[in-house]
Amino acid sequence: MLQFLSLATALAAGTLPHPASAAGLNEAATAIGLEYFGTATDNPELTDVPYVAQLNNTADFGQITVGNSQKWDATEPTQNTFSFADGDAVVSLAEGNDQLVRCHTLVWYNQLPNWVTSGNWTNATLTAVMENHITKVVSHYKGRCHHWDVVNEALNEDGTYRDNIFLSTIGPSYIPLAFSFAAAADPDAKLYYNDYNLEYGGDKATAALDIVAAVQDAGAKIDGVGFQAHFEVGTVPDSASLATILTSFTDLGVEVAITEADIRIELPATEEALVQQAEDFGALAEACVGVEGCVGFTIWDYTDRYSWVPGVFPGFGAALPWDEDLVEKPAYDGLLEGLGGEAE
Ligand code: 9MR
Repeated sequence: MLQFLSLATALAAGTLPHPASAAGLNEAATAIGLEYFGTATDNPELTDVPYVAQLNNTADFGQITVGNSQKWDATEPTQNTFSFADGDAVVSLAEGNDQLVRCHTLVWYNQLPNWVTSGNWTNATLTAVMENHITKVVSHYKGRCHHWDVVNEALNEDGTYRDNIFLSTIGPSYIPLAFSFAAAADPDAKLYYNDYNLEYGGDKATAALDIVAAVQDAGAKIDGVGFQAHFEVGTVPDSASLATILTSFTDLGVEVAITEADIRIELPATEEALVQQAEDFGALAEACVGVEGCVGFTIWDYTDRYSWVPGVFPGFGAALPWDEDLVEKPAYDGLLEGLGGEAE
């Protein structure tokens, strides 16, 4: 901590030369004390050779998140028949580059196969199904997942539990149960609760704090909370406010990470919006850097070529630091500066 503080202070005061090695986002992130800067990716993109060349660039990316192929519909499409080929492809690519892997995700209301959502379950039978899923998937990847998103998006905006088959059949105890099943299968993976719109504080963030406490009170292991950080440009909280929210979580003894950052812009993106986006990304990075226990920063893919945003927010896009032609946008330099690096 002291070492980190003195480095950050010295960098801010300009009394240290910019680390010669900090040419990229991951290099800047690790130089200032984070574990990694990373990106999500997905299998269809892995045939795009220029895309993969940059994905492999460990100066920028020291960590990869598996964007879709470890979700329930991908890994257990029919009951107790598991399919790991696509997830394995992403994990192997990351391992080939010595990149950390964030595995995503075990229990989520979305991307569930029909056999789960329309099953006629009792508390006992669905608990057994969840235990089997978590045990098989986590065991398959044992030792290879730096982080696991164990439970994803379990909350509504008002802080109540989001309705899903697990809540309605098992009750809120499905959350601590999921964590205990994951911990049993891979004691070394860092186990996370992951959600969006926690970054402003308020009811949803308070409920997420309650989830951490509930898992801890149940005697199960929870190591971290992921702040997805899906934003619209100009709505990102300032770094001091976000740092305060992040700290309210680390005060409970868990780490935090920015896990899915993107900042969408109404199209066509103006120069002004791109500059604001750079500032916004910088503020997010600065908040993480300023909180002991904020371990890393991940963007939800790195290029506008493969962003989920235009498909879900019609008229919006341009949400990532590289454009559709894989060219760095101002957001790249914004991130680099937020990470204490030097933009060109
Ligand atoms: O990027 C993912 C996209 O390809 C899928 O269609 C979508 C389905 O819901 O999920 C996207 O990833 C989500 C992530 O798993 C959880 N947080 C929100 C992400 C963006 O929707």
